[in-house]
Amino acid sequence: MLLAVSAALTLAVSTLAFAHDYKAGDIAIGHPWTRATPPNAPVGGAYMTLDNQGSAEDRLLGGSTPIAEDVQIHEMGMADGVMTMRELPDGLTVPGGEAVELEPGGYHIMLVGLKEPLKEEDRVPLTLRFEKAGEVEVELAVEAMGARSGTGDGAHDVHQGAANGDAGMVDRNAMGDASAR
Ligand SMILES: [Cu+2]
Repeated sequence: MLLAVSAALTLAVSTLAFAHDYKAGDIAIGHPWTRATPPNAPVGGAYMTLDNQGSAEDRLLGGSTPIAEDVQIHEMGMADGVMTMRELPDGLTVPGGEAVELEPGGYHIMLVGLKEPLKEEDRVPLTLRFEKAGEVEVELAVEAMGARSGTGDGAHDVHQGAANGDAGMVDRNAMGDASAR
């Protein structure tokens, strides 16, 4: 009985540990996360939910982090049957009263020029800059290589991730994963 209670407690604590949220003005930032990278990976992706709880449109303009040279906002999509990734030079619009999901295979923040590999279970700082809400520093929870979501349930889905066409990032992750074994 005592064992069951402590197991439940541990589960509750670890659930809390990955459900982290931030607020910048009217923008609620839900569970920012990223993926572990193999050594010398040039880029990493950052994902989160941006929930605009105000009525006015806002815009994610960019950001900065001590762990990478540059922070870019990207969109991934299909063009002529090929998965492509492009930078959104004007940032990402978050309409009033709506939530925008940044996730693998869709909108994401690209950490360009990683200065060191991202290690699973680390937290890395990222400052986000919004047009109206201003700047806010969040911590990215580093999930396993190839994770599909920030909840940790995709920890071993490297191949599924690659199959979903998350471009070179997952391919590099998968390669690094294999050579690390
Ligand atoms: Cu990208």
